[in-house]
Amino acid sequence: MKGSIQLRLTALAVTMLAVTAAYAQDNKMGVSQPEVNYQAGGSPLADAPMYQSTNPKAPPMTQAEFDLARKTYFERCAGCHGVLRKGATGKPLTPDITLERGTDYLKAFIAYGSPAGMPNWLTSGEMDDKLVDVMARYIQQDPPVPPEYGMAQMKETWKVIVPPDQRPKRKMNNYNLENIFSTTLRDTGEVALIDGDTKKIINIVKTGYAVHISRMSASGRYLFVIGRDAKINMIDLWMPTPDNVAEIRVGLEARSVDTSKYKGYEDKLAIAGSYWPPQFTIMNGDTLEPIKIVSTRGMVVGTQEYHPEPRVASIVASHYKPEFVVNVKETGKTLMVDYSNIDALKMTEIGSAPFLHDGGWDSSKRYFMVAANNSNKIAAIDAKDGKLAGLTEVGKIPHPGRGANFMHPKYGPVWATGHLGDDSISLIGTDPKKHKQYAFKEVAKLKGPGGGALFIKSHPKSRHLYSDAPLNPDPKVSQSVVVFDIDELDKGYTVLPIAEWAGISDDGAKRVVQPEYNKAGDEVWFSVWSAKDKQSAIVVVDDRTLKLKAVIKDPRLITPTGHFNVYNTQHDVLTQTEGAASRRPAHRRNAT
Ligand code: DHE
Repeated sequence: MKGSIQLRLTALAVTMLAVTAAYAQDNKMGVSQPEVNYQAGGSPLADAPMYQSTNPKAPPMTQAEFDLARKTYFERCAGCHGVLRKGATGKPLTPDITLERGTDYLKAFIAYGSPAGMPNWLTSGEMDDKLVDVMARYIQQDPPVPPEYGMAQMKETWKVIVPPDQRPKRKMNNYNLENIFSTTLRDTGEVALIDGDTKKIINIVKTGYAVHISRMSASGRYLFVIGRDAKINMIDLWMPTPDNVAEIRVGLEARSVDTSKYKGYEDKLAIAGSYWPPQFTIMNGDTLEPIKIVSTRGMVVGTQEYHPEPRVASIVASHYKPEFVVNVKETGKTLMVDYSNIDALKMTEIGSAPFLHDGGWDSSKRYFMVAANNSNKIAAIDAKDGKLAGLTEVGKIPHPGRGANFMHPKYGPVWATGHLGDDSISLIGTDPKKHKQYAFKEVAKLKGPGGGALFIKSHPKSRHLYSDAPLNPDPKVSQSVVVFDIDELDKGYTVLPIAEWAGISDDGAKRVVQPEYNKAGDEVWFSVWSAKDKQSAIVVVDDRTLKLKAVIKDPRLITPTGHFNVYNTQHDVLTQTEGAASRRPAHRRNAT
């Protein structure tokens, strides 16, 4: 008995060594724990019907085992390994590789993880022996393919709830629309519209599942939100109580939506990018009627290899031309989509580096700064000349949200990003005219509290730079934010204990997510994000004094994550202008 245990342990140790060695060889990048947590958000494809081919070489599975494994794969694994298992942040898991490795190797790999970032699903208690075995056999089968999703499917889900001619002709409420916040209630499939002046909830609007972002139409009247399940809701802020006026599902999984902002095209068009199928859809801006679908399948920048599922990540509307800036993750390409003639659609393709993810404008709104998070780089896309202005090496796994701009005393205008994979905040010069030597170079690194940072923010009327770190494994860090004084960056940061200020007594995760200024730029809002069955809250900080100003608690505020101020989102207010120094808080002006 003792001997057989010894034998099993030795066999396991040998397998683990083989796993580690093979992994080290295959995966040059390595993945940090915060990134694994970040990617493992769950895909709505878990419930999608899929085509399945059979592979006679793969180990047998019952239908029930296959269904369980497929569901588990899309809930836990697809974010890193890809829908078709071609590899993304995680390794490729196609049968040509997995069949060669064999069931025992794969079981050890799934059970115990790897130093390169694969979670230890068995020893962490998230999977049992049986599920590990099922998963090891599943990834040797041909990957099931989710269905395509075209015009016919979109039209079936498209609903105009209030047609444009039956909508209000003028604003029918007394809300200060520009200071409304749209807050994602992630796990209830809703957004909360909160009055920024009174801090009262105006309405809880039903949306798709786990809304990812909110974006405003150019006029500031319509709010667009997109769920993880690719459902878009269009909310009319002019109604007596703002609510849905149109909806559509543009795919099976998605993250991004925006609307046309160029002069003459305000509110005319909307666009959404999907993860599955890999495509973007242009829609009518006041009804969401789908007009044009464009696939993003194609070749990867550099290697020029075909990628079957390049997901659409961030999308923004250009202020320079009638163009949408569409960032495609796996191919590392930005598509400048000219929407002036949709029947003869012109696109300029700008290659930079994989995987393009999130980003925001520089202070001139000419350069879109987008994180290539698998390459540890920031690409600066020149929206005026339609070319790559720079590709800057930064820290490990940059994650800016929309980033933050401010005027640096030495380097001129800079744009900042935090990182998921290390504790640095990179500052990149963005002015090729007056500060040419610093343009699109990493000019400085600030030290933040640790990795796991997601969002960073500043405002033209503030002299502060805020950074969260909700995915940091240390609760002290994930439950607070740090703030830098832009005029004294070398003094380091001040910690604001946001979750503590929320005064929540239960034991929720209380992760503090996403700084967002109010319209005036004198308050900063944070979500305190706990699980669905725990209390969450929104904490408002006075930007001048860095003291607690208000806590918004309500039983309806379940799992708040991102929040978007109407005015700041409408105008892409993320910039710090030269004049802002004179608007510094009085106590700071006197001090220098
Ligand atoms: Fe996000 C922005 C994708 C996980 C909250 N997120 C984005 C964007 C993309 C993206 C492509 C840029 C949209 C744009 O600007 O057009 N996010 C993904 C993922 O693929 C990922 C890694 C895993 C997943 O399964 O979704 C992921 N994101 C998260 C989270 O875990 C967060 C914290 C909570 C949640 O809702 O899932 C989260 N992402 C956000 C927020 C933004 C965002 C709040 C908007 C930031 C902004 O300031 O605009």
